[in-house]
Amino acid sequence: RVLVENSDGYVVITLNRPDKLNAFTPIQNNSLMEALDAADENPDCRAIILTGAGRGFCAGQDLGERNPAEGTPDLGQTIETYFNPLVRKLRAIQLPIICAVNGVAAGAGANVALACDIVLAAKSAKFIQAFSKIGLVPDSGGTWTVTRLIGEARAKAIMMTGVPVTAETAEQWGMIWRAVDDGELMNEAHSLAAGMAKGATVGLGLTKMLVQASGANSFDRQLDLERDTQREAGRTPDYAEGVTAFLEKRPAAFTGR
Ligand code: LHQ
Repeated sequence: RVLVENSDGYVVITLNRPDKLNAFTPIQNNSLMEALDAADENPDCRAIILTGAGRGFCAGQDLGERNPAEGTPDLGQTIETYFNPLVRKLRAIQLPIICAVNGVAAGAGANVALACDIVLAAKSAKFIQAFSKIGLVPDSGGTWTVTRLIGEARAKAIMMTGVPVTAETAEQWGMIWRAVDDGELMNEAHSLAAGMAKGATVGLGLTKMLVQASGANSFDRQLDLERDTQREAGRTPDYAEGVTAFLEKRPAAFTGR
């Protein structure tokens, strides 16, 4: 099961099967979904950190669970039941989700990490589109997310070769936000989350939705959506507080509403 720690205004969710590099089993999938729902429904939670216990972030689907030697498994069913709902939820939750990639992120583990909003990775971490090595295709949104992040040339190359991408290369390519020294990873993640948790939560959630919507929208449609969303943001108490604080030359005390 995943570990959940409540911090000041945010929640840290830790994948927790360290001896198997936190590979996903149905139990871990279900437990992660429950933890995300609980964070989303908790009015005191204004940001989420997702990380992994031990030396890996997540090695993807537990391959022991889907052994073709025990009969042809329906992988589509596994994806429909566990992985698609998970990455849909990561994008649907209107809170900043920070992924702190503490070690190797392979297969679905890489694409779950890259579905989060702000991805930090330890310099020793690697992202591996491992699927091609076992005859599969990238899933958990990777062909969509990763292609948008780094473009078709790099996406096809890393997906067809399975070559590990270091955290520093991932940062240079714009696949993640930042590669940080291993010892600094969790400090960085906590400081980002703490900042978000004191932010204008409604505005941050709406920003996430706008950026995500842009992929499917024309420029004109996106301008309309920004107008409507700004109208909504402009009605929040946090907007009133933000402007008042600016005019009074003091830090804003946002309440997340
Ligand atoms: C594992 C795993 C693992 C079980 C390490 N499972 N035990 C697929 C099917 C169905 C539907 C949904 O979606 C998917 C998507 C996928 O995610 S497919 C891709 C699955 N993942 C992979 O192919 C990666 C497999 N793992 C690796 O290539 C390596 O373990 C990496 C490169 C991640 C790490 O290598 P090392 O640092 O050398 O560690 P290791 O290989 O020694 O692993 C440590 C332990 O973790 C080891 O167990 P053991 O009992 O021998 O100590 C591994 O067997 C276990 N482990 N990944 N996916």
